[in-house]
Amino acid sequence: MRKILTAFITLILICNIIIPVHAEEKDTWEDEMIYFIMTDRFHNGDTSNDYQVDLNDPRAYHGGDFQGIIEKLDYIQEMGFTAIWLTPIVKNEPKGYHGYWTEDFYEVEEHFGTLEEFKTLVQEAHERDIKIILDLVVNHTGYQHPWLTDPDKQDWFHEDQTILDWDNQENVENGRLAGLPDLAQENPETRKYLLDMAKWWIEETDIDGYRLDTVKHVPKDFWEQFATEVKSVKEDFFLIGEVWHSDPTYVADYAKTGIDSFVDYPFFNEATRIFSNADQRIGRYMHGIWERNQTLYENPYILGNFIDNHDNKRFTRLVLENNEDPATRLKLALAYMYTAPGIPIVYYGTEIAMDGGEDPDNRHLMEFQDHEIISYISTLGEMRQENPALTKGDFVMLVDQIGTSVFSRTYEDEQLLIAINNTVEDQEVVLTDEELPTISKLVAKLGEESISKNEEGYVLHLPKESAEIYVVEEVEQDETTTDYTIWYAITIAGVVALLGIWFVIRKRKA
Ligand SMILES: [Ca+2]
Ligand SMILES: [Ca+2]
Repeated sequence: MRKILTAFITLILICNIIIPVHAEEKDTWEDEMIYFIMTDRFHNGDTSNDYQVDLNDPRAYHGGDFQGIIEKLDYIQEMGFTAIWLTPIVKNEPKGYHGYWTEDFYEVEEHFGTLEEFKTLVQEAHERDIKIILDLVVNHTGYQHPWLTDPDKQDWFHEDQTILDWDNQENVENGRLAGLPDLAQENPETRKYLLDMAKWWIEETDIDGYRLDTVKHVPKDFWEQFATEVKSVKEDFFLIGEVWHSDPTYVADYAKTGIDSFVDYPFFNEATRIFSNADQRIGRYMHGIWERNQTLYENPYILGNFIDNHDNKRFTRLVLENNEDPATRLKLALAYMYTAPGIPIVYYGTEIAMDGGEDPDNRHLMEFQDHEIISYISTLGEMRQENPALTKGDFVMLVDQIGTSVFSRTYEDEQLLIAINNTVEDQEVVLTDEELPTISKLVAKLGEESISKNEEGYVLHLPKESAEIYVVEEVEQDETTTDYTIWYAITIAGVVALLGIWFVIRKRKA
């Protein structure tokens, strides 16, 4: 009996220690932060594979490779990134430094390294809890793919016609994009080849997701089968598609195929317009995108937000065209991107405010150097990792003045406020007692404390062209103390009850 009693008391004490600790939640894709690398333009870690490298030719190989990425994994991790998206790594025809001109779907591009070196990169990334997302192209091959001259493969391609009418879906799907030979996914043989190939890379290399290129140029029924088959290979395998279109309903229609997420072009269009120029109104436009995404997507929290990519002028260039300061403007855009719902995707080079015009000027070789944006991104990354409200929370607009907005994000018992002053004047924003009860305390996480109270409520003092994230803390009661008080009370009650039972049993035996 004594043994049973001791066991009971021990059990209660163990429960007392374990239960108040918040159970660690499983990471889901909305918790990720993606760093996007064009392999050839990132870091040259192995000069033995530098065939026809010419740094003076923007359309030639520049020497970046898998070994270079492996050497920079710590750099990427220190900025807070949890996933890397790589441009296609399959063997390309000459001058296909970007990876989108496939010559062999099953071979690794020799400029980047070997299949074994790629597997090492995946392993090294996984050891750091970094996921690898590969860019995959199934719409077209390179201009000189061997199938083009293979008599048995003539029906693997659509007839040679240019995409002339971009509103005609049949033309968009079956025409040649930039003159590239267009694969016939409706041919069962071609389809099987592409599906087997996509599954093979996952089985062979243990990658964690695909960024799907040119989604709108391939029929939806192909993507349906693709999503089902590819996801059966690996649990939680992630599909993020590129549907390059400004109409959110057109993009969202592809979610029905089973593709999990999309790079959010409507977000990109508004964010680059608003944050590259002072005085632009933020709230109603940016929050409007969120409101619409909520109606269009089952899980809008996993859409990919971005302000830079390899197909558009860099954000820095837009800012310079507006005669503004890139670092100042980048901070505002990044602060919004990291605190709004959606997965932040940062294109290599943004962390040093890299400049660049249209393709290929937006693909310069990375320069590793100190920059204030690197530490800014690290701070934002930490905030996102430490505050689930920023990844899973609701997203409410509290204030929408010209150029200045305040948003609130709440998840369970955690609340954060995000304030952005997009104007060239210091601003004061009043939050009424209704918007934020004055019993709470605001703790600024990016800059200095600049909060006061007046008869209406809180006054946030926002310096010109600045962003601030506040953690809202309850002042009235300390919940941790409450938790422990309850658990100690339960423990004592349990011990008393058991002692009582023990005495009763002992008395009966006696
Ligand atoms: Ca190299
Ligand atoms: Ca096509």
